[in-house]
Amino acid sequence: MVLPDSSRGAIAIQCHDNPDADALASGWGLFRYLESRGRLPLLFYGGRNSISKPNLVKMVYAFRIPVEHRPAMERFDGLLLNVDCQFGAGNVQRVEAELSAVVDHHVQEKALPELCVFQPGVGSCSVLVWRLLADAGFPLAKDLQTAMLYGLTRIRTAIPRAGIRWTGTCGTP
Ligand SMILES: [Mn+2]
Repeated sequence: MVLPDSSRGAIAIQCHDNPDADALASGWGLFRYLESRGRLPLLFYGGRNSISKPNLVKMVYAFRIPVEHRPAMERFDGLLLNVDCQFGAGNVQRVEAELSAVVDHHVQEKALPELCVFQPGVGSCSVLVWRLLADAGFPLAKDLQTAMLYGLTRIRTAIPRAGIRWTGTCGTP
């Protein structure tokens, strides 16, 4: 499991700038899991723009996703978990952190940290997070199921190709 259950420091989950439904659902899934483990992570995104697309505003409001816009954040004292993006990539605000982790499904842009789940052949990050949470034995509440389904259906290529091998660790399939 990429999530360091045992680490005691602060945890932040960062979605890419201009987050889409997949990034929000993925971040919220990890947030809920960590919350269930007694943690209270910060869920945020950077960049100039706050969420404004009506469907995303509604998604955040309807599910009460506790995501914050932190356009001025430059560093985080703790573990920074980049979700649906890669640390240092062009679509995500650079936030320096003590420790970095990545959960992503995009083509590799940057060197990946040791803590990562990276499956570029999978069509959506929600699928990766769903699998991570399933592997961790975390039951998905209905609202989270709905948000994650919405997240993955907003992506055209979301249906995983047949034959994708799930490794649960850093590496390409
Ligand atoms: Mn995305």
